[in-house]
Amino acid sequence: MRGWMGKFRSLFLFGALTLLLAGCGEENLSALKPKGYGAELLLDLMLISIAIMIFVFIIVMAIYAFVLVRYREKKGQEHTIPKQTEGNKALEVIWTVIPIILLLVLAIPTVQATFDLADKSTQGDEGVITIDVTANQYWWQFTYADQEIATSQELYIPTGERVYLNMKSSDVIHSFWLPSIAGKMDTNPGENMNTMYLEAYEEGVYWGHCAELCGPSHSLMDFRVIAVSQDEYDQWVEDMKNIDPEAAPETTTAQEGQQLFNDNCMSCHAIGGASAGVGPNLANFGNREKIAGILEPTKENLVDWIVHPDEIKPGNQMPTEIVSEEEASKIADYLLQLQHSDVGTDVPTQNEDE
Ligand code: HEC
Ligand SMILES: [Cu+2]
Repeated sequence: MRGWMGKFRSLFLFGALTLLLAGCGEENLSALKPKGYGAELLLDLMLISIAIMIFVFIIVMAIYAFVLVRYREKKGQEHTIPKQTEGNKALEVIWTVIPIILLLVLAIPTVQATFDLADKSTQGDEGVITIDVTANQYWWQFTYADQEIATSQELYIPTGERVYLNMKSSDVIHSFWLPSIAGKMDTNPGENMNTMYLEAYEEGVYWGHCAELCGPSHSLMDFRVIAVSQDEYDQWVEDMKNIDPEAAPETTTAQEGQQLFNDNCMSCHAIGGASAGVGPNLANFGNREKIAGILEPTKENLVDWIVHPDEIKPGNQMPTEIVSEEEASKIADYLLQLQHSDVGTDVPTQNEDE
């Protein structure tokens, strides 16, 4: 048994690793398939360092193999010790200078990329968008101050433009991680604001995660960045600006839901406008890709969320059982018909991971 397992042990190991790694590389969630400027810069750095590592590895292994073969104990010379060399100038110069060169090859592009990623030279210029990002346990608020609109969990940007993000946190440290477009930036509580930029090459829905352990529901703190054409983006801004939070829905259950929502939920939630509430702005909620960043947008899921948000995201700030399931069902009818803009709804989401 042991022998059989032993023989195939490395095969098992490789098999398991292959399966594990096959889960990586989603197009809209992969640092290895960059779809934006920052991500491309970072991938280039990774490739340079990997190339240098492989080069060093091959040289070291070659010397190792050579020494193993050349200086093996041979029959007839069991107790002879080969000639010992000390202080060989040429050798010492070689193994000092080569690493210095390798470090320079690594350092120059790294420093360049660091400055490039921190560049803010066009922020504030005419037509350049800056979005305020606020991370909360466990959701994301995106405020477009100039346009006086706000969204949560879903960030709309025009494709091909550099868009700046001013980032902070309302509670603990979180991290905005958007691997396929831009990399990662911490969001800090207090005055310490961080800035990064996004520049998406292609239209698409890109996935982001919180990348700083921030509490029990940290792993559920997802967001999406929806890159659309400039025209569509302008249309979306227009649609979002024109939201009438009082607009009456068509069906009677949805109308009852609206009343229930206004009575029970408006203290924390807004619909439209740029208000930064205790809870997410639910503008355009009916066209969301996900509920609370993670659930499929079905009525059943929404009712579950409204009644028991704590069971879905433990430790989140929305109170549980504010309304009954029956009331929640009416509210769900109301929220799901909040379709203020259809921009972005046809943008393909590749490789759903569920
Ligand atoms: C005390 C404040 C508070 C009240 C009251 C409240 N919520 Fe929330 N709600 C929150 C917070 C905070 C979140 C974000 C939770 C998270 O994802 O971590 C949230 C999230 C949500 C979401 C998901 C939003 C998204 O962006 O996907 C929905 C839907 C929602 N609430 C509906 C309701 C409804 C309906 C009511 C009334 C029955 C209600 N909420 C009452 C604070 C509140
Ligand atoms: Cu987090």
